[in-house]
Amino acid sequence: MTKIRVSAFRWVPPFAQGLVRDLRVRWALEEAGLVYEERLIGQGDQASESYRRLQPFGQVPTYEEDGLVLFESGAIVLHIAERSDVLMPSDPAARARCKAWMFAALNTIEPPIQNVAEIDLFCPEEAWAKQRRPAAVQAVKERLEQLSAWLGGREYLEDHFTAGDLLMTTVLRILRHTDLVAQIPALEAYRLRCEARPAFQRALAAQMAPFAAS
Ligand SMILES: N[C@@H](CCC(=O)N[C@@H](CS)C(=O)NCC(=O)O)C(=O)O
Repeated sequence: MTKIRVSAFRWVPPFAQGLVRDLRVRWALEEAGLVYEERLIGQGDQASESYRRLQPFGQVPTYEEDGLVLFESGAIVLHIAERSDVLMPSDPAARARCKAWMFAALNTIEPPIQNVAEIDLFCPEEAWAKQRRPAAVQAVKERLEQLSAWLGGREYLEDHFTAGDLLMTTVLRILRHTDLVAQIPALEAYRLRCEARPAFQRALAAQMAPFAAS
């Protein structure tokens, strides 16, 4: 039987707990019904030669399966989704749409959100950050409004839940220290709908477990 192993941090500070990007991979594996084990690492391991062979930048997550080593959470989720009807429909056009949403989550929505998170979590008191924040928040608001307009009355980005919704939800979660998502009720309801999935709940619990133990 194939053995899948996903790297994750043994411990991170509370502001990052529940946000670390192995969550995306754990969630995808749970949705796909694939069993995995963890490769828990500490900060000291990130720069080791052996870990850099798995992840050139020393980040989590990594994914190992039968000699295949992958890095980048989006690429890993795509790899898992391609073999799961839950995460990616079988119709070729619908698969292409699903991939478009995966890229949109990581390439259009995540960068402005990450900007705000980095200002708020890492340098809130810096003068440059105070100057930069209003425009950074405005950029996020515009994207969130556009995303909400697309959703309209629908439950998911396309007809059914896909890996696009999975990635989008993990991206929206990065704003949890703000009320930017909650200010848009349809978007907040979408996030909560996706997070209510049992697979998400299992993935989150699995990420949190080592933190409690450390
Ligand atoms: N684009 C990468 C980003 C991975 C990433 O930023 N991982 C963070 C944890 S969420 C990390 O390992 N940070 C430590 C570092 O960059 O040194 C992915 O999606 O896998």
